[in-house]
Amino acid sequence: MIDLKKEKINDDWYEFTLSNHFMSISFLNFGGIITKILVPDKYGTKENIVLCYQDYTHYETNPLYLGAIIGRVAGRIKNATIQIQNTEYKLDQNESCHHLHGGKKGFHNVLWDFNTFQEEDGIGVTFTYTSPDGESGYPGNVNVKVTYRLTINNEFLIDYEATTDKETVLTLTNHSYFNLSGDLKNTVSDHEVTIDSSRILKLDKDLIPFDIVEDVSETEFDFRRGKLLQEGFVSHNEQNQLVGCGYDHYFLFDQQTANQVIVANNDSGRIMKIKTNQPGMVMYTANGMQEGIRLNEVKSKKYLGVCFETQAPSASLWLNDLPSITLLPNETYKKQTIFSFDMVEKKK
Ligand code: G6D
Repeated sequence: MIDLKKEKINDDWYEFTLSNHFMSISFLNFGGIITKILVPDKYGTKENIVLCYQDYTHYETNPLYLGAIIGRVAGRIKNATIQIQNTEYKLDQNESCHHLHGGKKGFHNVLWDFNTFQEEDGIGVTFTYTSPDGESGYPGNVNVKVTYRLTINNEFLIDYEATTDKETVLTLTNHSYFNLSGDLKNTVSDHEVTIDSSRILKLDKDLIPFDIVEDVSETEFDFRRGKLLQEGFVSHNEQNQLVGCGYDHYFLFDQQTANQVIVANNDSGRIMKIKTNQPGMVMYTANGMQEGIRLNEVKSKKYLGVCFETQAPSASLWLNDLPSITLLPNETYKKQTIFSFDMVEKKK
């Protein structure tokens, strides 16, 4: 069984829900915002595992970037300035003097055109958007396509494609906050995360990467053998404390393994695996989450979710030896991230 439903939310917004026998995913054409992912726990109880607002009008501003497609460039750009072929471009300064997540006209708050589709073993929606030359200060007319697909094998695939008519910069991601406890009954402190990464980017006081940590061994950033997120919440490591006692760092993946990231929550029995052809990701543990915003199940608070923002690093604009985010007119940006869901143990 696989199914797609479309519900009108307001004059311009629709909410799509993709379902199979095991799980369902709901999202909007506005910002490509994922509003719910319902997955059963080890007893078979289906619960929501992503943060979403109870009042959808909050998505119009969405200071937390909940669930949204992020672009043109995910992450921070130092001093909101890029240099392309000896031309300097000033971008939106939407976080003090820096640029965050594509700026005020970022992809998280634009209306995407959509087409639904059904395949033999999957169903989904393709979103398209044309970002005009100069939007948020970026050069080039950029055509973007983002496809959300649910398969009969409980995989949620996000495919990103983009082309440009002028050299520009681009790195896209999705900014969902995951919480495998189900209906936000706990924080993510007890989530065990495994990341195939031995290198991270070190941040300054403005959360701008300024150096590469070449070996995270014996630190709170070594997730290669699995680690509870709690460890970073109580750590005395200067990098954990700098970001508000947690994680908000770019992890460079060591290789294209089967799954670069595995997240397990023993209480619920839920497991989420992430496989991507991106070179790394930002893991953000909602250290700076505003308290008291009405979400679907509870009010927002610190550590209520964790983001796995797969992307190439914007820091490649000012640091050497990092994967580039440049997009040339004769290239197609083609990236994929697969979130798959399973159980720690199947109840008889
Ligand atoms: C904070 O530093 C974090 C970002 O990584 C995150 O994307 C944002 O909150 C929502 O600024």
